[in-house]
Amino acid sequence: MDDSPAPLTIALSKGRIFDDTAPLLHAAGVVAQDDPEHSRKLILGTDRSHVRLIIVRASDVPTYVQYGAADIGIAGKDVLLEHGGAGLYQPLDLQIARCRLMVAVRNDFDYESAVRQGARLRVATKYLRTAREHFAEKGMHVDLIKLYGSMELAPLVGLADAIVDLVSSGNTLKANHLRAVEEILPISARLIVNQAALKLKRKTIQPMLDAFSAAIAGSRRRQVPAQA
Ligand code: PRT
Ligand code: MG
Repeated sequence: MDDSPAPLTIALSKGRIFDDTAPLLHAAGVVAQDDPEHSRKLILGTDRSHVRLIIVRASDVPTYVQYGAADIGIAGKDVLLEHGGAGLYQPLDLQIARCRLMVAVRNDFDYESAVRQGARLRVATKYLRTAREHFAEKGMHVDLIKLYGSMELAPLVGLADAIVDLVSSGNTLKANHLRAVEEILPISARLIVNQAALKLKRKTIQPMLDAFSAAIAGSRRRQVPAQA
């Protein structure tokens, strides 16, 4: 019987997801041979000959994994909610790339009165699906405007009354005279696995999931030291 590990493709985006994932990959014994910030390669080899990384747009990660072009991926909950999660197994909250999905408005816009009066608001976002659900749950009528980035600009130039966007430090809102008025949900990155790959390659994938879980548990223990 062939005991060599099955080839494994891991999809992730460069920037904060790659930066926060590198220590977890390292804990699983996987080190990329190139730095995606400095290399133009889209397929990166690793020191484990059966494991390769593919570098894709953050919002494309679930698509690569859904169709089996990657076995495993790392994607923000924000991206997964928009994608819908079809064909994906989501075994682990990696607790990295944390932020909050929020509704924000200009400092001088009275959101609370607008809501009370049942005003019909224009909301700009790249998170159409999540925003639609949020406002429907609140019983608010909104007109959603799809944007692909820099949502913070929309209320400043009269494109929208409000935005739905990710906030981490809050510095971007502050610099643009915006304020957060509602939290929709806390966000962190999740490990996603192609459902068929999990069955076919379990012997290769399971030890990686275990190493990731152990690394997350370890970093949580370091953040919350046990009481003496
Ligand atoms: O850049 P690209 O258009 O390719 O895609 P992307 O912007 O979705 O990717 P990337 O790499 O920027 O983000 C990947 C994932 O990181 C997201 O899907 C989130 O799950 C997570 N994440 C965590 C964040 C942030 N924190 C975050 N702060 N993604 C984006 N931001 C942006 C936010 O949109 C806002 O413009 O940072 C700005 C706010 O930051 P603060 O610190 O000023 O509040
Ligand atoms: Mg970005």
